[in-house]
Amino acid sequence: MNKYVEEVIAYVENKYAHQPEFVQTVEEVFTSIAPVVDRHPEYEKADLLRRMVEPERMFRFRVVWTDDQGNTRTNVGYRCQFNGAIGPYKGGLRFRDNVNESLIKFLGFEQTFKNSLTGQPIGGAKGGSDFDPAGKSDGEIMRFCQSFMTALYRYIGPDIDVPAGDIGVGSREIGYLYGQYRRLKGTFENGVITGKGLSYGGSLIRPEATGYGAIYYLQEVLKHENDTIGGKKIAVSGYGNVSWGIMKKAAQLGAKVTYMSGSAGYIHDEEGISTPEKLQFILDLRASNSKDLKSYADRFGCEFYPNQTFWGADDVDIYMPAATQNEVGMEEAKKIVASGARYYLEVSNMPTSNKAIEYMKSNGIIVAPSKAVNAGGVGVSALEMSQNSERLSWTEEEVDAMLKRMMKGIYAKSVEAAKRYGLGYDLIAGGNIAGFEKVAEAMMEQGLF
Ligand code: 2IT
Repeated sequence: MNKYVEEVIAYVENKYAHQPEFVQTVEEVFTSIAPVVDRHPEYEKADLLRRMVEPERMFRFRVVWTDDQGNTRTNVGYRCQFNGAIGPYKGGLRFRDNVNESLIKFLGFEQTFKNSLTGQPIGGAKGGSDFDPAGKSDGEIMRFCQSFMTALYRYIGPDIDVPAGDIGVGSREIGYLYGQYRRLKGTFENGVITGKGLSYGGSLIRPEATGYGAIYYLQEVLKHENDTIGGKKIAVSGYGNVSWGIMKKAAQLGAKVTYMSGSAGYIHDEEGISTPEKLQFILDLRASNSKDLKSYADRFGCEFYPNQTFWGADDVDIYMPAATQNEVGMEEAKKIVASGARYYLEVSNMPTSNKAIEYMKSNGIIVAPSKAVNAGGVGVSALEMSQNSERLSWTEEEVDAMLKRMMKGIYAKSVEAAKRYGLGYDLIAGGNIAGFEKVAEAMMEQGLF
């Protein structure tokens, strides 16, 4: 491998050993882009890679709120403005008890290359808090969001940094966050945040965009194999907004999601989670903050398997991990390979260990990386920003067509980049290279900082 790339990876492994998720993503991306650095010796002179692994700015702040019993509660908030070379910082906010600096940094790093891949002018960012909305009342969530935004509002803006949702942050939280921003600033700058409700500048198709985009990308992968989506059985981990979008689009196209999992087990629904009634049930389950997937099995007469995972089930064509990071390690990868499934498309950010990816690839599974597959979400967020800045709204058909074009573009760019570097059909290397190239070029042209 390229000497300079090796040197920077070793530097990150050593300096950030206490941030394992961040180290993992740097290893994955920089291993892929080593051939690009071979062709561009000027990158080493500009120390481009060591600059790329340091966020332009990252801060943490105190968030204090009052719970329903009148107790004072204290959480930590974060925002990492990782890279602004190609546009205003852009990326979601995650509210979950396991949020820490390593998670936010890895997500911000990934976001930088993902956002570049969309072709939209957006830089990379991520933020969040160790606050967990599960089990909290509406009032508690509102007070937390107001306090969070009070700490953050001076550092964001429609041309500065544009947050959005992620795990634990949906339209309800976005509403409270934007309301507090407007109250503090005294301006209607709704381009400051995306994933908004339709009544105050949200975009049609944004709630569905990540899941729909993943399926559009999948269709490109299938086309390459002279295969089609009709009749395919899909296993999806997670049952959040992203999984819901996948189920909905898969059903429209004649495929079905037959497995779905939560943290306490999984369900197997042979008929597919396809009817409007079932899809609505998923939404309601989500909104109720319930982690009880068994209720789905009871309601629709299928099986719930407590405390088990479905990796390796032998009646699955396509695996789509869509819950969170590090879902699939070597043990799961071995089961997936043994099951005979052909396709593994990452949807959540970094769901797979680097070793597991290598193992699946070398055993003939077609693996696609999350930063390409899930990019439709942030891509449509960028379309929401465009609509806000022009004070107009596009129709569902218009946004959906743009999303589809974006996903086809991401797929094509990835295939082309891997081919250009003699790497064959490699969606992971290609996605990393294509995302990296634009950010690298913009940084090189903007001088040293
Ligand atoms: O991981 C992601 O791309 C997101 N959570 C969406 C970010 C966004 O700005 O819409």
